[in-house]
Amino acid sequence: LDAEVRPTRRASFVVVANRLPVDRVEHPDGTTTWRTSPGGLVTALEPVMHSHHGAWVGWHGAPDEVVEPFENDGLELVPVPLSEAEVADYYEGFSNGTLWPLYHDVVVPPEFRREWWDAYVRVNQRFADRTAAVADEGAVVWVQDYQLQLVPQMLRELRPDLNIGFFLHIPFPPTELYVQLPWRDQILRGLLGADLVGFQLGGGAQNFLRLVRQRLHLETRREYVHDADGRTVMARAYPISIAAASLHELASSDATAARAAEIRADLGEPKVLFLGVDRLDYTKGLLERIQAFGELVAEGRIDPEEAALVQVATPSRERVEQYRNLRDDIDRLVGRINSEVARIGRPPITYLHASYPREEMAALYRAADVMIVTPLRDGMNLVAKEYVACRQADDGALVLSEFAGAARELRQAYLINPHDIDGLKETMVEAMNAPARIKARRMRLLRRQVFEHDIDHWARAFLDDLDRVVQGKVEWPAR
Ligand code: GDG
Repeated sequence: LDAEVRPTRRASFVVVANRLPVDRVEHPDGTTTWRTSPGGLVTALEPVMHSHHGAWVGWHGAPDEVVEPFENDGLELVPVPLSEAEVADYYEGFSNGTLWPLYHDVVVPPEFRREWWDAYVRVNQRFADRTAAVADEGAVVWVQDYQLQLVPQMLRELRPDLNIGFFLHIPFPPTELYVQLPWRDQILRGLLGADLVGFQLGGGAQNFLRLVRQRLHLETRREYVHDADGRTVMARAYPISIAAASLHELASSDATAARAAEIRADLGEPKVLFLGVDRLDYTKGLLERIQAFGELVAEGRIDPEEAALVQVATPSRERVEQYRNLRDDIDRLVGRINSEVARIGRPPITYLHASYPREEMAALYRAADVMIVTPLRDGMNLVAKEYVACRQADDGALVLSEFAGAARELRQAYLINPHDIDGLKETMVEAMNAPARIKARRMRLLRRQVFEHDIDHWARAFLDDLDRVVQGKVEWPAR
């Protein structure tokens, strides 16, 4: 798996992420093609990718299989092979069994296993090697997320000529939690290999800078670090967003309008439609939200003849034990609430453990009166922004956890603490019953925020800063 690769060409802009932005399509005649998987990041970077002859380095999704680099839709794709054991140890193990819970406020206990760490180091090195092979002299390389935190340093050792950015999509935890990690210093050094380290929120950047001072004894001033070689590294917040205009356009189509109306009709024309959309993940506060809705129904404060909850829970990380357990817990809770209503007819909760096309998501967002987003901890949460972007007028209400990064920007949402079930219930009722004029005032401001700070704005802010840092335009600030 570590054999040298030969890209079809070199690129001056390279994205490195755990997954390639394509899925394989197998045809009946035995041939295979690749279809671009529509993620926000791919869409956002498309213009930059195409104008810079971009390349993308990432796993292609099939264990134990080596795929040669290939050109697809104008992009050079460089697959990184992973063995079955590496998927278990690097991806499901260290990334999702150690880092994910540790970085999300240890909402479940992280597991620290040395063989997982060893696989993480080995796989990060493989990503760095492949990136070094495809990046042109002086290229910009943008490394994404918690699975690849060692890549910046490994890459700098191989290719000091490169300009390296790193962006963390999940929270960077408080120092008291981070220091539990047996490999805490290695990861800090890994990140410092970048010229710019980006976080969702200022707090994450602050946590990182404090750790760099405390643990590595490096000098920091404001958002800058002087590394051991005298290089300046910048750490700053870039709240990620969505392609707001194009999602709005999809939501505005006649087809979406018709589908939204059909959804409401299928639900028996509820007066109030509550909606939740999440990956099935223990950070998302699914149990708290369903519990709150169930109690409101049981107490008669929500009439199931008049209100309905649709919860989409997209299957995720199904081979990790905590995810399987969570799925069982949700099944049980939803079953209990629906059965306790004890009447013939539609159940109050429509629970969908499935994944849907974008068009269907847009129709759901458009149909919903109250969007409920209740993570216990979330780097940003794009679902909250997507709901806002799909509004056709200043209507609807967003109930949003203060522990989602998005709460920093979406101040006009109905903010809640998901651990406080009573508070959550009160706010759900308030949002459901709020006068149109109040909802309009809030939604107008939310919409402005989301449309003015879209994904292009995010990518531009990051890449402009990276350029300034590497051009030396960023001065080491005076004391
Ligand atoms: C991580 C961070 C941060 C969901 N179900 C379906 C579907 N989705 C789409 C949503 C949304 C995306 O998946 C989920 O994004 P989130 O931001 O809500 O959450 P994570 O997956 O945890 O993402 C997060 C993000 O990275 C970006 O930096 O905001 O904090 O945890 O776009 O619409 N899309 C389709 N069908 C589904 O069934 N098509």
